[in-house]
Amino acid sequence: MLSIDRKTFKIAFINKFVEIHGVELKDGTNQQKYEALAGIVRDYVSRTWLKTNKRNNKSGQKQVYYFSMEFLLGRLLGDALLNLGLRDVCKAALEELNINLDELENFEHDQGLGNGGLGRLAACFLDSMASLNIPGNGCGIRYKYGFFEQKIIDGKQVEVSDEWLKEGNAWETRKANKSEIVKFGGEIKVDYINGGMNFTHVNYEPVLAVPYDTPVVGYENDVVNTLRLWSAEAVSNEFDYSSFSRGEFLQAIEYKNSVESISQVLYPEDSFYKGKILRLKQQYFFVSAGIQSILRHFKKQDGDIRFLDEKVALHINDTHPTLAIPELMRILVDEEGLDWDEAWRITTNTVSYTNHTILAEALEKWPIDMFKTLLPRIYMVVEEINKRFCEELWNKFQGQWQKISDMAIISDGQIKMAHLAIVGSHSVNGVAKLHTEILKKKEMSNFYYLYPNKFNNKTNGITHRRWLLKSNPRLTDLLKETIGESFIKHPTDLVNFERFLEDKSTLEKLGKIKLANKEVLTNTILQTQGISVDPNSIFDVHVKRIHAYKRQILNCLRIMDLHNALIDNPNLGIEPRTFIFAGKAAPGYYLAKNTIELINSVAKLINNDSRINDKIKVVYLENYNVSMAEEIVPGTDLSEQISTTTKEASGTSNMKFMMNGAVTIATLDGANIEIRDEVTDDDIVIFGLTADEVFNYYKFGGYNSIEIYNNDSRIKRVLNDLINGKYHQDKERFRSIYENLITYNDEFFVLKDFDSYIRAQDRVNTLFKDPVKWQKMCGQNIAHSGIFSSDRTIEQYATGIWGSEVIYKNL
Ligand code: 26Q
Repeated sequence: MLSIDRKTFKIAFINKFVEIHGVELKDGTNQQKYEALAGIVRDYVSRTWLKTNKRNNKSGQKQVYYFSMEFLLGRLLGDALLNLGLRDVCKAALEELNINLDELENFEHDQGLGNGGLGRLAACFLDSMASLNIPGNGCGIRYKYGFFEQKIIDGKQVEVSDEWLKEGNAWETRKANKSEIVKFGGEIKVDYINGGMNFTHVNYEPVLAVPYDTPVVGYENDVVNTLRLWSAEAVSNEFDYSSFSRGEFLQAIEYKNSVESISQVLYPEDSFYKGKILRLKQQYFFVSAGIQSILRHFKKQDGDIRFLDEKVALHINDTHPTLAIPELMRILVDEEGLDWDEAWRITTNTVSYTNHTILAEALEKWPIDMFKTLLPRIYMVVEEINKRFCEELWNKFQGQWQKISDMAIISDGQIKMAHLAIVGSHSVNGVAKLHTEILKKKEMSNFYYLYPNKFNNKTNGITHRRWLLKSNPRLTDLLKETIGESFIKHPTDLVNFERFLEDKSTLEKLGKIKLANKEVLTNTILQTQGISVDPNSIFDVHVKRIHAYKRQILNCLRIMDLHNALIDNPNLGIEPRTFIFAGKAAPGYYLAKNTIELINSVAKLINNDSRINDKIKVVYLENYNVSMAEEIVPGTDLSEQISTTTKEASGTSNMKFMMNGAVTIATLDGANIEIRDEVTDDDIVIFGLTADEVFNYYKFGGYNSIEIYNNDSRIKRVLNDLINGKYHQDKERFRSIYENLITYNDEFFVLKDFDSYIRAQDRVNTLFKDPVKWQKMCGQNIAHSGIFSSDRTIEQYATGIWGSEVIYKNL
């Protein structure tokens, strides 16, 4: 922890301002003030960063490298100030200069290099690794454009590119001297030397991978870890003209453009695999650069490559970085001269893999031709891995051709990345208990049978530092007042809050805090959407990526139904509610975009319907991102976690809401089950099909959505309203949603769960009417949320998978 007093901070800030802007503070813009502030915080961080690196090099502790295509960091200033223990000093120093810290923080652009849950998980993990003093590094891509910005125009999503680097990035350092070359295309020349084979890659296209390092500050522990993101650049002109291009100017420009496109943009699909060559290039690009640089560093520290697995753990976040396996093999065999078996032992002991989805459409499979042309040597390595694996299968399952072909890494003209990831790593984990069970018993049962010891569960978590301490200071203060500060380092100590829930005054305070947070959100809604909502109404919140399996449609249909009920009976005994939605749809996902439009049409109709006396309002917040989540989560009463059971691997926003004292309405899916186990059925509202019921329908059929439509007048009415012009003058506008539910038999059981959902919402209504009871529920959720800190998750990864030492003590 840094001890810097207010005066020193103030002087440092003023000096920094003049130093970087060359004007006086009083003449500066807020943007400039933000930059100066970030600048001094960076300076403070740098010293500790250097110390951490030195310490790591000396101690020889095992290093973890977390490979991920996505890191959804959000803003870093507030996080750094909190973790350095400088927030109060900084706030006070700036106040003396008439500067409001909270306002300045808004000038930082969100670092949005991720789609959703998987990318945010990676960011929470970095924070926990640093805070637990685990030498853990992130490795990814420095996309020039992050996840697109969403505008809602005429109720529809419009995508705008995310120019997050436009004003510069105070946190990164370009390390040109640590660049690596990544080779694409070309051919492999094989020479036979002394009875062995020698592989030379010729005529390849070289790409320069330049690392940009971002510090990851641990919580008050003098640790700063590193997130290394790679940017693709053309190799220098000399190289270009002499050994690669034919010296033609236009070709050189073409080469430059094609190279730079590699780290140009993050793919905005989060659950749909398309075999795009650029995506494959991105994957190999950062994996190859990352592994080369790890090995270079390892050898520089006098590491013996034969013991790599004792000193290095490589973790792959979903299958996206699976090429780490053949890339490490290639280097160990071709460049380090190890024999195959030894290289394989080292590789499998080093690599571990997390699966995040069972959606079949998200599984990565690359066409052989594309793969082979782009990565000829890597393809040979994968072929060899496949050949040996199939031999193993043959010995075990003789004659069972179907099984062998189902499990092979290469089959049907494709390379199956999940199979490669399982075969090439020592650990395969799911992200919640149910998800892991589904992997073992269903999706990957063949592999589980073969390698039972590889499979394990690591239920996700969230960093309570960002998602409680930073985003909800009011609640944090109440917790400190009541249970003391131990929960900050030991989040399961939150359970001590339970004792205070019998105390009326604590419950009242809890209510007031929630109201204050809802007022902030109310203000944002007014400012950004021009909609005025009542902070005393139930804030019923459904924010996440828009996807059929997440069932925003189910929520929307019941709002339409509630509106009908209110029109039929204006005296209906419901608590006023504000329905809040936010989230982005993949640009090519028609149904999801249509869903956004429907919600906005429903909002328009309801918000302007004077007959219902403002009892319900519907809001769609534009451009959902990490910073917006930090504002929404603390101001939520009811958290909607209503995915089709079995489809949401874990979910992590469910944990954020819980920790901030929202009540959850949920299906028994993903980590919702574990939340229920913590709070018991008393303090969560559960509805819908169970996993077994869903699997039964899949196996035996028997679900008929039309039947439900015909037998439930409420459903009939809302579905008919989709296509009779009630919500849009163009009657056909929401046809696809209707067809999905009726003609295509409602793949996600929306109609099946409708009645049970409505009844669950009625229970919520009754519970909310009794403020004491409601506040107690909220308090119970807070008290039992500690287990969902990513510190717990990371400790389990560290001890159960990576074999890293966990040293808690403050250094
Ligand atoms: C794959 C191939 C081509 C292009 C894109 C992709 C791609 C990109 C991102 C596939 C999947 C993702 C992201 C998936 C994701 O975020 N999954 C979520 O992971 C969370 C963290 O474990 C879970 O909590 C969620 O349940 C899960 O949906």
